[in-house]
Amino acid sequence: MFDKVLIANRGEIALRIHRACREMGIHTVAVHSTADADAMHVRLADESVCIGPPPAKDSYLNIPAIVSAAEITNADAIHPGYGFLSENAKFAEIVEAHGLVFIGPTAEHIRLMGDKIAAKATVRGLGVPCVPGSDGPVADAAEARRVARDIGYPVMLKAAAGGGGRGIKVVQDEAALEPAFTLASQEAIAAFGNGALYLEKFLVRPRHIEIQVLGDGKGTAVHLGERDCSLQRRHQKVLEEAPSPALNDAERARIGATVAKAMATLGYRGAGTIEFLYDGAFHFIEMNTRIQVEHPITEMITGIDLVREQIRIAAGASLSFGQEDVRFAGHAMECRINAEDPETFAPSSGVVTRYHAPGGLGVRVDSALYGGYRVPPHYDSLIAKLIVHGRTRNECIMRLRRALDEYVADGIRTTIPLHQRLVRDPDFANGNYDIARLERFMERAKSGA
Ligand code: MV4
Repeated sequence: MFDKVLIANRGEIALRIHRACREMGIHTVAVHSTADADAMHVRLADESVCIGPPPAKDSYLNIPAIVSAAEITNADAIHPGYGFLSENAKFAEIVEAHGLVFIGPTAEHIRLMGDKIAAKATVRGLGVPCVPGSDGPVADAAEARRVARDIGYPVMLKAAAGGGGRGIKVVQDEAALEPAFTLASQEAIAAFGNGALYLEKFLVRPRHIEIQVLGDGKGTAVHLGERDCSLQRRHQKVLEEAPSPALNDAERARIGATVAKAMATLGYRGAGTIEFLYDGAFHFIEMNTRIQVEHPITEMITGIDLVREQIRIAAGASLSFGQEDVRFAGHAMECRINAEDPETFAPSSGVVTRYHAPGGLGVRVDSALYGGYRVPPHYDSLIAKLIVHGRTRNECIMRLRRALDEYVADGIRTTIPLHQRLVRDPDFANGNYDIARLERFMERAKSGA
């Protein structure tokens, strides 16, 4: 096992990784920008290295500075967390070229899944159900027109190098196709340096359901069930739950087995998430090759420490359990609490003057906040994740309402009030929602209806 791990991230996920390391007897190295000298992840780590000025491109994305920090501290491995360099195949290669272990998948698998066309073709070939579409790039508007006629409108144009809501366009009819194609390919070249596009049937108001997997890189993979992440605003998840209120045990076992088998065949190593749109059937859209923000809800219903498993796998161990050992118990939800105005979503930075996190049975708070902490303006606005577990979905909701009402974070604006309203919405309480639900909920709140 590793003696020392460098954590190439900040905020709550840096803390999350530190905690897993500590419980495994592994020393930790924090890296930080000058804006994060007082951050909790720096305070808790055994050692810390300043890697640059506040802008992420000069610090948390600064590959030479991070690799140098690992070398001077004699770290064995680097955990990238989520965001920043976590899905950068070049970074994974450079880390390994320096004799360090990248805690994550192979650079080849990161690159494969980063190309959304190659990803879809690969998993489709492994028996994973996909959205009907072009099954490859569409070379020009004429080819797009032929495919669209075949599958029927509305369709969606997507950039091969996009993902997570970037580089996508809905096309309602044939008249709109050619201008959309031209614009989408120009935008994809400008944004990603790769203009390749593919085409899919546009699914109207599906749910977003994703499957967590772990592979050992030696041909064994398991699934840890699903997360329902349909409640999003502008492609940012707001509240996630596991299991999905839309699935039964048989459907879960079926899609889980399909995905685990595909990942085993690929020889996938580490934690991964297979994203689907669900409208009564599953349709693959993308795969994420990192630990995700919402991983704790899976941990709460399975009792499996996903970050610990990532580290064990990276150190060359086999999975510590098999599929038959994975038991789902109860229900979990996560509220993402952002330092933002709950009405306008404008970022809110400044000093947290008073801080009190909720507690009690079934309540977990993953956050790097503390009283007196200054939230810097340079980074993502996620400041805390409130994660709640209950034996039933209803118990989980009642506990979540209670925990949200206990939360105090004064001095900055937070999205806690938005969550307090959302968890009292009747459609949410009934599990009756899809990817369009949250934006309608907020429109109604704005108009006072
Ligand atoms: C879609 C879709 C409908 N049909 N693909 C947006 C993010 C990216 N991961 C995929 N996205 C979508 N792809 C087809 N063929 C609708 C969306 C989508 C969406 C997906 C999940 C959660 C929220 C969303 C909000 C708007 C659009």
